[in-house]
This record gives sequence, structure tokens and C-alpha cells, in this order.
Amino acid sequence: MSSSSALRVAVTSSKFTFPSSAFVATGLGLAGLYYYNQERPNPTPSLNPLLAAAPLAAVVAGKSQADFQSVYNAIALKVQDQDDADNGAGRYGLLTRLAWHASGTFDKKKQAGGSYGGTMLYAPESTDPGNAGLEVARDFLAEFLVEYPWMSRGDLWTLGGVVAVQEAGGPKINWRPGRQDISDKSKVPENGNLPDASKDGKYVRGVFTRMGFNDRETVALIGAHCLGRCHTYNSGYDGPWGPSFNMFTNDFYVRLLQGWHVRKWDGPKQYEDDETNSFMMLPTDMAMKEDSHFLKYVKMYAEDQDLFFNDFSAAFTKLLENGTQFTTDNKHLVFQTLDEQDI
Ligand code: FMI
Repeated sequence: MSSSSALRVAVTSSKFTFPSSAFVATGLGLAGLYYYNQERPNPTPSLNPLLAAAPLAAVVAGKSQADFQSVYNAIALKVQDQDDADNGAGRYGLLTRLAWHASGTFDKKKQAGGSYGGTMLYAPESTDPGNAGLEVARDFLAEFLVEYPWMSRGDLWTLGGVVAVQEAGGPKINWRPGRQDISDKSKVPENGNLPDASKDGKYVRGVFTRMGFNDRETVALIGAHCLGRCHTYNSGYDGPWGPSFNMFTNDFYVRLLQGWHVRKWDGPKQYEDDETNSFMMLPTDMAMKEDSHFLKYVKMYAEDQDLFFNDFSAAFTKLLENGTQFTTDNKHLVFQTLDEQDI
């Protein structure tokens, strides 16, 4: 997360040679958005992974680990440049949430949904109240669809989550490419697939079981609430889960086991910490503590960050790949962080 800003600027500016520096300076963002909101040509329009088992995702033709590391670096540099965004939370939470919500529509029984088609570009998924605020994340990444036109939305949005977790100091995440854009709007999943934060443990278990996760994986995934914050204008909920909201740690579990009370405020039911009244837990977070099967894993992860990192990494890869089948030669890639590359 920390590199000299001089170096950062040098790398960032030398990177953008296409299409012209004026274009970049005056708004790669705007042009990128224009491009992004058009339907990009779909090389295989007959693919329909949302109704049947997803077709095999092949390695993106001619692209190597180094090519994907370049995309990783470009995203990571932009994340680094926006470290101060969102009251100091940066973009780590936002991009992790996009990767999760793009993938969290998966239904294991129906073999439908998931990140494969990048369908969140379209209504009703784009306007699902559960996805409120994620247009900021999609817009953040849009310029990379211009810079790297061989990246699909599904690949880019899931890679954004990998960047966020790793650059925030989290575990290495196995990732592989091959998702393909779906532009047939009739294939966009209906709303209602994402969990509702006001519910109890039984409900959370039901939703994560639908996606193919067991209790241990569910608890591990929700530990990502160490990152970022809730925004009243997105979800109605308010505040971060802890003080180190731009660092990926096991702090969520440590704090969850401490004392919490219902916050008195003019908003949806949420909890605040007894010690400082500054941090929050959602009802579904508290459910991890109230349900003995979930609590077992909360305690394990609170005591052992390495265990949490291992379990989170495996569950997050599974989440990002749900609904996509890969060809046998499509191997996982592991990316170096900017720090590891001395960038
Ligand atoms: Fe969480 N989340 N989350 N979350 N999430 C956020 C923010 C947020 C829920 C609800 C919820 C997972 C699971 C679940 C993650 C990561 C993950 C918010 C506030 C809410 C209400 C959104 C806002 O901006 O107001 C549940 C209860 C329902 C969907 C739920 O099951 C999982 C599995 C993950 C990661 C794998 C992150 C990083 C954030 C912070 C977002 C930000 O903008 O900072």
C-alpha cells in the first residue's frame, strides 16, 4: 500500500500512452464510460451460462501472466492514488464488494448467475437496491476496459477484488481469466439473490448454502467486513466495522467478540461498540456470534489470522469462480503486490 508517490506518478504517467495524453488528461474516465456503456461486441453471443452450466472459460487468447499482472498493476496504482477517498477508507472495500456482488447471484442448484457474464452492467441487476453504490466501483474500473479491451467485465470486476484484498495486506488470491461478457439483457438475473443485512443466522446460512458455501466458508467470507464502511446513501447503514478499514486483517472477528449494543439512531437496526460508540456491526454480522455453529469459526479466526487468510483466500476464489467452468489448461494465476514489485 505504500510506495513513494513520486515513483507512483512516474509509473502511472508512463503507463498511459494510449490513445493520447490529452485524452487521458481530459477524461479517460468519461470516454471510458461512454465506451463501457455501449454493448461491446460479444465474440460468442450464443453462450448462455445463466441458464445452463457455464461453458468452459478458456485462457484469454495470447495473454500471459505478465499481461494480467499489468492490468493488476494499473488497477492497484489507481487504488493507491485514491487512498484518501471515502473518508480514508480508499477503494479497497468498494472493489471487494463489487467482486462479491457480481459473483453472489450464483445459484448452485440452478447453475445460474455468478460473475461469468458481467451482467451487473444491466438492469435489473444494476439497479438492485442491494447493489446501490456499486456504479462507483464499475465506473472506477471502466477505463481499464478501454486500456485492455481483451478483458471482459467479469474478469475485470473479479480481478478488482483480488487487487483490493492483496493491496490492503490480505492473502494471495488465486484468480484466472476467461469470463465472457453477456449482452443479452434477458439473461440478467432478477433481483433478490443477495442477502438482506437485517436478517438472522438461519437466513444467512440459507443464502450462502444456495451459493454452495458451508458455515466455515460463510464466516470466512464475511470477515471481509474488516474493509470499508457502510454508507447511509447506499444501504441505510452507517459507519466502518473498525478503525483499520483499509487493511485486510482478522480484526472483524476480534471486535465482534467484544461488547456491542443496539445503536440509538434514526436508522435501521445496527449495533455499535460499547467501548467507543464509533464502530458498527450489521444484524447479520451479530448473527455470526449468536449462532453457535458460526461462532466456532469466529473464535478460530479471531485467534489465528493465518487460518483466516487461508480460508478466506480459498472461499473468495470459489466465490469469484462460481458459475464458470474452466478448461483444464486454464491455470490459476497469483499476482505480486505493488510493494513486492517495488512499484
Ligand atoms: Fe458486505 N456489506 N455483506 N460482504 N461488504 C456492506 C459492505 C461491504 C452484507 C451487507 C453489507 C459480504 C457479505 C455480506 C463487503 C464485503 C462482503 C454493506 C454496506 C452492507 C449492508 C454497503 C454500503 O455501502 O452501505 C450482507 C449482510 C448482505 C449482502 C452479506 O451477506 C461478503 C461475503 C463480502 C466479501 C467477500 C465490503 C468489503 C464492504 C465495504 C464496502 C465499501 O464500500 O466500503
